[in-house]
Amino acid sequence: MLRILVLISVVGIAISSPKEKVLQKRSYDPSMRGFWPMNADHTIMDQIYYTYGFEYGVTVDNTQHGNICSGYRFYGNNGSYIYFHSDGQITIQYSFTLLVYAYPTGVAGPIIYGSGSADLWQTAANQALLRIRSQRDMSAYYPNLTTNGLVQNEWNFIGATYDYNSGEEKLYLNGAVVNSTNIGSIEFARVGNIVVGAVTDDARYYKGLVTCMQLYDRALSPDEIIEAEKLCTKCPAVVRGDPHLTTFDGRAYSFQGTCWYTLVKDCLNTNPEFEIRANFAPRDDVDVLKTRTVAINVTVGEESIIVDTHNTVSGNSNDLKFWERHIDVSFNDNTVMISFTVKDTTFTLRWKGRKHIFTADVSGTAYHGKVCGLLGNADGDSHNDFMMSDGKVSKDVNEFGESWKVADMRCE
Ligand SMILES: [Ca+2]
Repeated sequence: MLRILVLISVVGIAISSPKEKVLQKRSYDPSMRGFWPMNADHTIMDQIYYTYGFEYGVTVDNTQHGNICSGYRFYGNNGSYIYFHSDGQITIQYSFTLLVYAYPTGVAGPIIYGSGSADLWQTAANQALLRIRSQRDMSAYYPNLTTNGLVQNEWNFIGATYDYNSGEEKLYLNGAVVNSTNIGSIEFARVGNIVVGAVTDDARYYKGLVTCMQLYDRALSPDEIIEAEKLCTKCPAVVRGDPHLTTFDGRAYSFQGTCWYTLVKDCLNTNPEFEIRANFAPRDDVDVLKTRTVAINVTVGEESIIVDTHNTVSGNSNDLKFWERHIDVSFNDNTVMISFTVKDTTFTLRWKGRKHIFTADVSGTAYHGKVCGLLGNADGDSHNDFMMSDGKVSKDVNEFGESWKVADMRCE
């Protein structure tokens, strides 16, 4: 059974997009021993060692709650869990930090069970518990740390740190220390394998969502934990039904313009190196003016493509030699994936033509706050996202939207 699962996951990577994995590779804190985003984009692959967990009776939940875009749903029974096997890479002997987002809908169960060292549990509707054990000395019991600040049906960012040198053990909730104690210097044999959701020797099974699990081999400081909290909270910009658009910085608004508009443009250079445009057309199935996206145009340098509602790609890419091309296009199910890289920044676009849904992700620093258009400037602040094409920030959504109309493009 195990062997079949391994094969399936390997095939899964190959189909979905091997290139994307490479593009999204980035460096993390060197003390990070495991980072499992556990979301729709990265599924249950560790971003440090690129190994997969084994999932049983769980599903990806794509509903955005707050600033978390997706997570894994556990159903509160003994067949609903994820097992992360360690070949030693997630072994912790001394200090550690364990972080996770939990969205409990039930009342109790293991959120993270690290065999032989540290566990994070939900022990009551509003209670989270940290338990530390040492495999080196199974007879030693250490006091559990609890908090009653857990909130059901909301994301809670739970953290546990242990510092071997100071002996300090701390429980964090949403970036703040909520409980701590000193247990002296103890040595773990290993954190070893990790199980999320259900363990064999306990009848309590976690019910709810989990995402963004992180393991470090040192005790992070409170400031570092607040930074780590942001690792999984960036949602892609979206253009879809209602609300019509959500910017890179998370500002959602409705705008019913028709014809071609600039979604994202290089505003670092006077002659933009890239531009992404959308063609909005009125829906004919409703009486009021409601528009939807019927085509996407991506231009990078001299290269330009248009993708329509049938996911058909046209443009001048084929006229170019492959080494002259900047735009990479691939297909996965009903989605066209388009990516291009300028300086250190990679744009990853997904277009579902039939569903009129477009998403855009940006990674890199060169264009931080240096893009412009209907999807904002991507500087992390949603308040300045209504910057018009003349550089002024508008309070009026229509004034802002119309400023990004493309003057010289014809539409149907
Ligand atoms: Ca902004």
